[in-house]
Amino acid sequence: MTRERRPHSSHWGAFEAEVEDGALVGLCPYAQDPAPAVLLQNIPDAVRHRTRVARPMVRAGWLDQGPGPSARRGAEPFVPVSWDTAIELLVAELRRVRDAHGPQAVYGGSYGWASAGRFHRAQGQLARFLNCLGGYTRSVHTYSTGASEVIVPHVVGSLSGVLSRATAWPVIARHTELLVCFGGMPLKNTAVSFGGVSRHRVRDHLRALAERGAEFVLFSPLRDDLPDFVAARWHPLVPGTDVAVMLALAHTLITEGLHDRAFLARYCVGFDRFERYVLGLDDGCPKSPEWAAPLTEVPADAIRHLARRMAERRTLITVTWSLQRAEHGEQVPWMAITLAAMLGQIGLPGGGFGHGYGSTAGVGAAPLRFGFPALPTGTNPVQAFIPVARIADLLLCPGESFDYDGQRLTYPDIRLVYWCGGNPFHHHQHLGRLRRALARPDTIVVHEPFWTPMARHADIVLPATISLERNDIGATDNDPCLVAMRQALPPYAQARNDHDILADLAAALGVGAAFTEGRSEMEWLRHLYASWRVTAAAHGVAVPSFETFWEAGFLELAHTEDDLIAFQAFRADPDAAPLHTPSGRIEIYSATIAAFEYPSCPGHPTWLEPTEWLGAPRARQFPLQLIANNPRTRLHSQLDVGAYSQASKVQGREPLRMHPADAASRGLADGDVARVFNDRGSCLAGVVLSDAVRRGVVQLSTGAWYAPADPAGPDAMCVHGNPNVLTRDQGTSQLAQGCSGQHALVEVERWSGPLPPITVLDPPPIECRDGR
Ligand code: PGD
Repeated sequence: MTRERRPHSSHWGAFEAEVEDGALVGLCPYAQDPAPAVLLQNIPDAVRHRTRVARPMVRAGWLDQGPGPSARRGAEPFVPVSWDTAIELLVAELRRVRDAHGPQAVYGGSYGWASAGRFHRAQGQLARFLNCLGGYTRSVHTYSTGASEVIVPHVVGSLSGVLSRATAWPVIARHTELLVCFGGMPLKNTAVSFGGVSRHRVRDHLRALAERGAEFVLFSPLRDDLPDFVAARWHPLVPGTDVAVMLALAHTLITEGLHDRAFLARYCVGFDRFERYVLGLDDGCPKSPEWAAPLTEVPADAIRHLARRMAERRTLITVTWSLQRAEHGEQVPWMAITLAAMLGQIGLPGGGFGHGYGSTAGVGAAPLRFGFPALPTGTNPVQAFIPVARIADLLLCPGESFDYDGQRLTYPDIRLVYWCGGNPFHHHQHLGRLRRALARPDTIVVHEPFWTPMARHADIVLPATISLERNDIGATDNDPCLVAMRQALPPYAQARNDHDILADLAAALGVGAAFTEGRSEMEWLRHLYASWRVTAAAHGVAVPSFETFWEAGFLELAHTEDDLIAFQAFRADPDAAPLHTPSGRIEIYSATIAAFEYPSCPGHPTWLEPTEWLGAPRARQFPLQLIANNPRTRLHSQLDVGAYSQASKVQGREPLRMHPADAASRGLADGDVARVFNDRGSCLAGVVLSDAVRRGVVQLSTGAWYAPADPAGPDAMCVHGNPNVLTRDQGTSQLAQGCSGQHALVEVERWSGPLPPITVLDPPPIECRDGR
């Protein structure tokens, strides 16, 4: 028996897999990581879990009746077929759709995080394959930062300038005196970043700041959105009212003459119009602390006092990504930037604003001076696209038009949906509506390692390997380590790499050479590494040969920008380093956006009442505000079957945190199972009492695999606790059309019926037929 360690990486960090005779026997976090993610504990049980997809499968109805719309998706058994049959069926269907309806009838937007690794990234592989075939309808933006991806470039020229080039943590740790954190900086999120980090450092940075005596102010309905050790002043505001608090802070700055007029004049445009709005000169409604207090439940005196302190100290205003994942989410980063501009500290060490410190490990991690290799995806000649969170509208409303960032777009008629590396039953809202939408196309194809709800709603399911079953290169731009992700395990059952599946399809469709360029997996890795080595050399950095890197496992690079100060060059000379906005300045008022005339996104930051908040008329019927945030025990829905995720469940259901007083008034006790419901759907969840949750709020994280009590009923109760049965499928605004899934109004009641089994932790019904 030989025990061996294989270097590897995941979205939640670098590690070494301990393998013995082809089996995973242990995991060792990367030795340099000061705070390895506990999420690693989900891996061992999951790798050979019974929910792995063992063979290619075809939905019985699709196999018998052929392609066509079907409300039976998710409710029918699957028939195992050989790889040859699966490829043959899929080649014929791809040909039929392309010839009869054109390439734009294929939706390949295929959103999702898939796995770490630069080459095997599932969406990149799929995009390359579909581009070889003539293109596809794509998606733009992400579920993470959909609103910000559109609004922030209008205001400061680019979002990557804010996220990838945020002021580095060491600068904040040295200089910031006051951190005003809207949404906090939840440590649970800093376990994760797209591509994975080799060192989880946010906890230590926050500790250093607290030890230096920096002051923290937290605006959030959840107290633990900042760790206890920073001793933050907690303002448990009404969810969704952050913009109202910020406007009232702005009002105090203006009325007390504390705003930096020189900065606003030199570096910004449009402050005069915004000032009229804040003072209520046109609408007769000054956005004063007294105006904000009843909306936000933050006392007027506290707002006024904070505004004065912000003007006195080196202040960093931070907003989490979750705050823009809500109706009118665009207003939050826009208003935060405006407030920071009023303080005049943008471009100074430790001052200004940040967006996503605490949303991922990557923000504030010092970037490398040059990027990493990635698989080229080719060119997509099809023009049609959707903002990613409009997937259900796309399928339900072909031919209808909609607003997006100053354009009027039309939904194409989609016949085939191809998904690799994502789980819309995790990431999308109003799952009953999504199920109706997924009944519309002729064919749904999914590559998945696991029987996720999306795989269960497909017609053709192709078993994909997990990253431990293949070779890859792990890296992310804000991290100094390149990881040789060496295959540690043989593929599970008949699982294959996405690349190999697509290479077979490409060959059968006559584009094999274009797709593979004649390279094997290892040849691709060598090729990508070689091209990156050239880039590194151009930056004066010598990196070892591929063989040396591959053998060593971890390649440490010292070339990071630990001293990065966001917007420093712009501050030094806004004429020499203008922003990529129409004015070259920070656009507090955007003439471009104003010209769109969108009621849901006017020309400057504005308080707009959301539909789903405690002040809405709906709250009389559904009086609790659900926070459907990202989970603590897994990444999204990934490895929900893993030990760490499963250990957090209550009677097998996803935990629902609520204030003891809200529970008591409903006759609920810790450990009970409750039904969470509104007029869109319902789910079962396990009650966890906590005074870290403000009254009137319940928190149910995303990621429990959707498990309908009745697989044939689109609106069936989810017995496992997926909050997206309750959330609203509505874009953030006409501007960005981003995901607004963070909030929903709900009611909660005791579940006293028999507990339904959670069938989603087993494979779906499988019907073996001979000769396939
Ligand atoms: P994951 O669970 O990561 O969720 O949504 P996303 O779809 O990314 O799904 C990834 C899937 O890829 C998993 O099923 C995994 O098994 C599969 N997979 C992993 N590796 C591979 C591979 O190599 N090949 C193939 N073929 N498959 C693979 C995340 C999205 O959800 C995001 S980013 C955010 S921030 C949103 N957050 C919220 C929220 O805050 N609130 C609500 N209500 N909803 C949200 N949805 C969003």
